[in-house]
Amino acid sequence: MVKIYKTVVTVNNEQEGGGIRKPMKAKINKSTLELVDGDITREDVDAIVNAANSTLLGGGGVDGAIHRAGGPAILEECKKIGGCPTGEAVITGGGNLKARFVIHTVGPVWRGGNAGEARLLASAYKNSLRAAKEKGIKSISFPSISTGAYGYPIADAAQIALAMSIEHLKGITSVEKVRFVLFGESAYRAYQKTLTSIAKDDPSISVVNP
Ligand code: AR6
Repeated sequence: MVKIYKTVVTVNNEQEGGGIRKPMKAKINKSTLELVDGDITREDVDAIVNAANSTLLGGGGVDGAIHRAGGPAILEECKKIGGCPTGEAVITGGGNLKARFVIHTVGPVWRGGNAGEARLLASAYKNSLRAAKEKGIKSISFPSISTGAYGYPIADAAQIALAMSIEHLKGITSVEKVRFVLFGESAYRAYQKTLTSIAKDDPSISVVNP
């Protein structure tokens, strides 16, 4: 008897970082919340946020991309700071980036959901936004913290990321624009779905283009 084995090859056709050009925009009071599919290292904003690890010495993912694009000055400053606990945030200059500042925050590693992950992820966003406000920053771009190497389920992470940003924009702050720069269509869609459902239940949020 001859057995025939089929090899199934899956090709990922998704274009990471730039597949969807048109951002989703929502207005909260006079501020704007935007979702875009793109590469955060190219952002022309006052500050970009790095999903770092607690050593602040660089790594893979968005951390690696930011240090590569920003050059050694950022790492030098990180070394002087000496580290950052999970849930906290520190600020450095932007080196060769268009952004003037990089806010380095450390999200939690996903351990199943019962190890304080939600609280720590919320803190990472809150403390990044607090650092931005302290510097008088008007525009800030976030990646989807913890949802890469750290394994946080993206739908849950999107809920926290967007809720913390909306809460901040509803308060008194220098921040006028928060952008989420999602790397790839599936991350973009997860955030889009979450923002649509949050906006449905909150009359103070108006979606400009869905
Ligand atoms: N622009 C925007 N988003 C990006 C980019 C980019 N250029 N590159 C990757 N992403 P990750 P984490 C997305 O792993 O889960 C590092 O080694 C990526 O697709 O960068 O917080 C650190 O040093 C994902 O959706 O960060 C830490 O050790 C999101 O960014 C650890 O990884 C976050 O993925 C932190 O893990």
